[in-house]
Amino acid sequence: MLPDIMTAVEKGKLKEIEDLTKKALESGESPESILTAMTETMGIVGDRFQRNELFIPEMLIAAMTMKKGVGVLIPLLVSGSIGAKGKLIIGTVRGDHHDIGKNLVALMMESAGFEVIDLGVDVSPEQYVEAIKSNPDCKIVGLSSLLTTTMEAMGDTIKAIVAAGFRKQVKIIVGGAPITPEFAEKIGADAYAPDAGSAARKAAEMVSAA
Ligand code: B1M
Repeated sequence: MLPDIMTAVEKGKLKEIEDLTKKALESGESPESILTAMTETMGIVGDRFQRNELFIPEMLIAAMTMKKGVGVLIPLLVSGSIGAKGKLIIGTVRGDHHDIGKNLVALMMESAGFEVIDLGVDVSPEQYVEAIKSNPDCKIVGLSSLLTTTMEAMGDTIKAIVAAGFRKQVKIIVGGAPITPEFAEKIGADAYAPDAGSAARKAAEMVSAA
């Protein structure tokens, strides 16, 4: 079943992905293993794009297919009491439109008990600052970036949060394919997480330690 799902995502089979995902669940695959298979496929799609074997429209349709499949998994992935750990603001930074990974992080954060305010994609430093201002009880801010060219916008966002006087109020967690722990430290983030599950664990730890 998983190979069928991987092929459907890679080839952008929008009409088939929901049925295939349901069938995989019925056959006993866990939601986590299906999600991992979909995520690995997006890596393959990215590699093929880099080798000029496929182009932006194909990459986009693969992403749309994964999103549709994830839609089937969402009710099974979210658990726990949403909001018990407090508010968390998340977004993909300025100039960056990738949102599948950020959405998964948001989902896992909800599962871990946070009330998530998702600012979407291409979020400017000013928009983050405004969101913190409007949510004075927000404890964590999450920044996602998938492009090397938008990593700088992460640093700019942290600088804007410092300049607005909110740095002590919020813990900042960063992640995304090009981000490393060293980069996170360099720009003054409190934490780095390589994937959605560890992002939720780190955010929960930071809140309990505060
Ligand atoms: Co784009 N893209 N893309 N893309 N895209 C990449 C990122 C790329 C690596 C592909 C490649 O060349 N191999 C490459 C970046 C190269 C680089 O910067 N060095 C690239 C490029 C170049 C581009 C464009 C510039 C292409 C162009 O126009 N010439 C363009 C940029 C547009 C823009 O943003 N301004 C572009 C556009 C697109 C699409 C719109 C077609 C589409 C995005 C659709 C969407 O998101 N709605 C797309 C896609 C799908 C990809 C790849 C193939 C897949 C990304 C993805 O969804 N992965 C990607 C290749 C790749 O990643 N290998 C690629 C699955 C997802 C579950 O994983 O997002 O990594 P990921 O999220 C993970 C972790 O990173 C982490 O947890 C997540 C879940 O476990 N994580 C966090 C993410 N955020 C976090 C935040 C945290 C903690 C962890 O704390 C807050």
